[in-house]
Order: sequence, then C-alpha cells, then structure tokens
Amino acid sequence: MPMTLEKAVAAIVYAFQGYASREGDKYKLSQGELKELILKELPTLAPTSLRECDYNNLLSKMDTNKDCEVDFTEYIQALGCLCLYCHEYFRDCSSNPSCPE
Ligand SMILES: [Ca+2]
Ligand SMILES: [Ca+2]
Repeated sequence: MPMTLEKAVAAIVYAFQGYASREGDKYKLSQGELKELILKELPTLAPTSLRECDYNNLLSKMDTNKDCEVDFTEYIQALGCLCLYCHEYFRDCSSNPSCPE
C-alpha cells in the first residue's frame, strides 16, 4: 500500500494526464481543460465564482512560455505556489491539538 505522499504525487500526475489528453495536444492543458481540472480537482481551494476572464487570466499567469497552453512544468510550478501558500497559511497552526486534561 503506497504512502499518502506517494498517492498525492500520483494524483498530481494522473490529474494532469487525464485532463490534458481530452482535446488537442495531450501533453498540454488548454484553457477549457484547465477550467475542468480546477472545477473538479480543486473544488474547495478555487473560488466558486470564477468567470471566464478569470480562467483566461489564470492561464496567462501559468503560461510562462506564452504558447497559450499549460504544459506539465507550468502546472507543477503553479501547484508548487499553491503548496507554498498552504504552507504559509497553516504554518502557525498546531498539527497536534493539545490534550484536554
Ligand atoms: Ca490538451
Ligand atoms: Ca505554456
């Protein structure tokens, strides 16, 4: 049975492959594929009221080589930023709640 972190790495890779292969280049996320991935795979973290122009802005921020699609490297860089944000957000939260005695 794989460890939790191994499952997380596999989920990151499989999510990209699953959505990127839906249309056009199977190794890159189009704006539509990116939108589906965000809506279905990040339902809690993504704001619920994103508009089409918000997805357009997000794609242009993630698309560092400006080919109008998100490749695996760009996807991983964005997820890294998301992890950093989560780490900062939860940094001072105790992971071991105090024992009531
Ligand atoms: Ca694609
Ligand atoms: Ca790109």
